[in-house]
Amino acid sequence: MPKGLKFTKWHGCGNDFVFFIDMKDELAVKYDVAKLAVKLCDRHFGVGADGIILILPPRDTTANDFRMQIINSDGSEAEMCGNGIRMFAKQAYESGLVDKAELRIETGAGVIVPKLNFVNGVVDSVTVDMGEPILNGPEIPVSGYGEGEIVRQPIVVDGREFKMTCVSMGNPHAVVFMDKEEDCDLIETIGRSFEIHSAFPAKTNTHFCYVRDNSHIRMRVWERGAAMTLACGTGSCAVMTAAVLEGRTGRSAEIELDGGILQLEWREDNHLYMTGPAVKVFEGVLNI
Ligand code: ZDP
Repeated sequence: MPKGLKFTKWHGCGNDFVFFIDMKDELAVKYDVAKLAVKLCDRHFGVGADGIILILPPRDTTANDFRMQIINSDGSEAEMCGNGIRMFAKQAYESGLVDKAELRIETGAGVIVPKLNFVNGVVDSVTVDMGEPILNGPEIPVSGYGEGEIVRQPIVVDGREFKMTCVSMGNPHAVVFMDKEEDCDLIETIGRSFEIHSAFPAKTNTHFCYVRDNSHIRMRVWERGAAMTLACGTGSCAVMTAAVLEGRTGRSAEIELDGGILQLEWREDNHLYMTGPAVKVFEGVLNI
């Protein structure tokens, strides 16, 4: 194990990650990063986090600035992380790896473009162009629902029927709107059964939501590979998309998660824009 390795610990709305600046791309050569994620994410025997993120050099050095790799707390790898990419951009800037406010970062969901927002010369929030949502069932992937959009379609989980809308932001999401706000708490007990349901060949992240008004949504998250988390950036994009597709809100909304608030907008160019905080908690040196 990487005794002596430097890391930083960040969170965005309480969705927390251990970061490694790995510009020589050597961590995955030296270590089994899946095992490393499981060990470090443990909240009793490790650092404690929802996942680990590596800051890597880009494959296309002329067009892009970095590459991001994210591994969930169970050791599985995700294509993208919307909260993590805000922390990634702020850290890259503050640690002097780059000197510009808009970055191009290669991810498993393509090139994602975060932009730093400054207040009095220091980085405040980060706005991310999260790209276009993928709505075609087989591409999300969702099986058994045919080609095309899956909007308010029935699914039976643990013997109960729900109406879901499915969206990929590079990673898969199922969104369920509840009639009562307190019903969102059901995600705590049923989230795992959604995650591993046979309709989702790559498993799924799941969000139980409640629309408060045309521009305010409450959302609770069960993440694929990480169980309940306090926030999900890609998930908030999926929820914004689903709310518009179901005719429940306008194209921009404030989304309240367990750990904070994200601002979302699905612009006419079909891209999702997400704005939210990124907070460095501490840095350290591994001793395990
Ligand atoms: O798709 C997955 O396996 C997620 N667990 C990846 C992490 C997503 C995240 N919550 C986000 O903010 O997009 C970190």
